[in-house]
Amino acid sequence: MKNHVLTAIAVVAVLAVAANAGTISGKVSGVAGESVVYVDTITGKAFPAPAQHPVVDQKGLLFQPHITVVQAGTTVDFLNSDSVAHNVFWTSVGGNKKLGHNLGTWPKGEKRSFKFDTPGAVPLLCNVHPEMAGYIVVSPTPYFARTDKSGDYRIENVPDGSYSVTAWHEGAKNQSKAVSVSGDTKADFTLSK
Ligand SMILES: [Cu+2]
Repeated sequence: MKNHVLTAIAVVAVLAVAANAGTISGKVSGVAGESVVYVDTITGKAFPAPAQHPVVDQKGLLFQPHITVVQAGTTVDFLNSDSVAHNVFWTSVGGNKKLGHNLGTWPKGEKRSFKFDTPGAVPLLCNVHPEMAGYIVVSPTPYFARTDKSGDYRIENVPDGSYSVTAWHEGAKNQSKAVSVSGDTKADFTLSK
């Protein structure tokens, strides 16, 4: 008898979890290579910034990784692993030119950090090497994912609800769409330049 009650409670608990936590998955097409998909700002919801600092290295005259996705409020550590001096600057955040910034130029082995509070894409450049380019994509929520090279993505643990979801790709226009998440939910995007 007692076991039956416990089993019933366990089943209800499992169903409750399944009903509240969903995923958003789909494909970003129209562009080649990696894209980023994230859930936009949710009115009335604040998310504590992660304490961990992702690292963007400058190595082999490249920003590595080429694309880094962080939640708003995250501090990124910029390293230089090359034997030449590198610079890091950006001219805008999310297209807002008032948020351009220059972190300066520094030699091998040193690092500088910056806290990204404003959502949007940050195009990273180095004024020593004009061919260098990288991106920080700042997501307003912890619900974000990078696609694989074929454009497939999956955002886990998204609470059921209605959201605006945005897809970003280097050099393409952002696309946002309304997505109602209920369990496993699909959202596809087609981007263009
Ligand atoms: Cu450089």
